[in-house]
Amino acid sequence: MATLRLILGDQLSESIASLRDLDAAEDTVLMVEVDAEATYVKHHKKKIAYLFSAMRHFAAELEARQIKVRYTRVDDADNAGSLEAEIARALEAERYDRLVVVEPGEHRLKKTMEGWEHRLGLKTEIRRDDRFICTLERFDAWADGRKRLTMEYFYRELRKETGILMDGKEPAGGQWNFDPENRQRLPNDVAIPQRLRIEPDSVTREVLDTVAERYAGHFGDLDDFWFAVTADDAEAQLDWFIEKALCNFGDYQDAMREGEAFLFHSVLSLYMNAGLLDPLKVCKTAEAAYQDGKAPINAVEGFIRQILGWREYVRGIYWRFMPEYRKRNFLEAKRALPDFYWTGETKMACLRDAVLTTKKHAYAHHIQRLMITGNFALIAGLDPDAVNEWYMVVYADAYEWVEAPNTHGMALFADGGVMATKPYAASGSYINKMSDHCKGCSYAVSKKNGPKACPFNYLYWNFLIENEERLRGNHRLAMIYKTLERMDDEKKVAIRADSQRFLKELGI
Ligand code: FAD
Ligand code: DLZ
Repeated sequence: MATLRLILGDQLSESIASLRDLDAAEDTVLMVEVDAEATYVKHHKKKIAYLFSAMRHFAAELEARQIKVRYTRVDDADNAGSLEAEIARALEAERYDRLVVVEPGEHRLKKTMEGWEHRLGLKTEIRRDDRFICTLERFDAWADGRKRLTMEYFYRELRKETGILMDGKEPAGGQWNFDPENRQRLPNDVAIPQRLRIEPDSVTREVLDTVAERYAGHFGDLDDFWFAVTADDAEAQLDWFIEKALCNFGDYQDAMREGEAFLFHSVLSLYMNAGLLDPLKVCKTAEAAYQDGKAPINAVEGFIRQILGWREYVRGIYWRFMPEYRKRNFLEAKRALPDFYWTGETKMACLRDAVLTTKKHAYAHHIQRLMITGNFALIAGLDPDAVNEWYMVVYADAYEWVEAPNTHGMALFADGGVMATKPYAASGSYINKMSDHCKGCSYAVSKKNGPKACPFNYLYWNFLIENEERLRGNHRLAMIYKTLERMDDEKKVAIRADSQRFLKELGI
């Protein structure tokens, strides 16, 4: 049976289910670079370059194994522009008995895919994506009937089921979670390791030229491209992380330092999300580093929890609650996204650093995403649709299955508390505690009101005032609402006035 096997840009795994029963004599693998996928949100230039180059390398690896590949480049003259139109073109060129594909990571494409059999007139088999540690059925079985979907309990079950970081029935190191140890400020004298750079080869250089020309209007810088674009180089990045950064990952996981984009983070999400690295293998490699005494338990457990816990959990949440999930706007937030999210032109040092890092690298680490850009969006009451779109555009690792629960749920509380028990709202003092941004900022973190005060300080209280009706019943906010209750009216008026002035100056 001649089978056409479509591989999407984030399905670059040798073990992908759509290749499993491939008959090299009969079958063709289809890979297509299309404007529709590059522009449904205007992805960061570096993300497009990374994926197109990784796709070209993956296709070449398949061809080296004598597998027939039909590959359309984005600038091919007869490129039909979308996945569906490119499949149709492949069907005009050759006869196939069926199309085999693995389900995508985004709801919008899943809906389109489900119509292919009918619209293309070809038997279409959509296979499960089994590159995750937990199946969606397993997640639902865990979630069914629970009042709260607390990540920690899901994570503990996966620890037991996989045996990762387990001493028999007990957690390695005697505790499930070492988070309380992982919130240290980064001392000035701790040096940050130099990243492993993969220099662009001729394939990547050609892609960079195409992207520079074709997607010139997209956000982000293209120069200084050092991402891996093959599974071997992604593995080299994993090895680098284990050797040079993992040991400090735990202690400084929540820290920020001006001008330092990566600190001790792994920068592996873009590889796992596109299929160049297997998440289970990443967890096991980190576990082996603990067993070999190369990294302490708080670092290794903290790192593994992000992947075995959070990564698997957010995928389960996404598919359980979509499409209704993204329509929620629990806080009825509606302000427009300020221009500085694109330009970095703001006097707030922490936001400027997070946006400029993002523009340069298509990367920011978790605390910058959650507690700087995300926290500002939350307390300024920005429209969730605009904020979600921004996060989808700007990061090389962004796919809706992982972006939406993190942004819509964790950062914005727009899901009303599926992901988080309370909003991750914080004032300037949190940022000052975890970073060195405030000392060089035009605003004073010590000032609570007035034009010189850190905007996070008054916006934080303004957020609680604006959302009092919706949030007062949240028992985790009881103390903070008690403090608000005790606040004198004059102070509240100043908070409201400062917030209104500041948001007006931003034009939102
Ligand atoms: P590390 O800090 O080294 O962590 C190790 C790995 O754990 C990551 O590579 C990632 O695979 C996983 N991980 C860590 N935190 C999370 C999390 N909260 N959810 C899922 N996986 C996690 N991650 C994405 O992969 N794509 C996104 O589009 C994305 N959008 C986000 C939006 C917001 C508002 C927030 C707060 C977080 C978002 N994250 C997203 C999660 C997290 O910030 C990134 O995975 C992480 O910063 C990637 O950098 P790293 O590889 O250096 O991670
Ligand atoms: C993100 C992306 C981009 C920029 N370009 C392509 C492409 O040209 N061809 C392709 O097959 N996939 C691309 N992707 C990845 C898809 O958007 C991704 O598979 C879906 O969003 C589902 O996760």
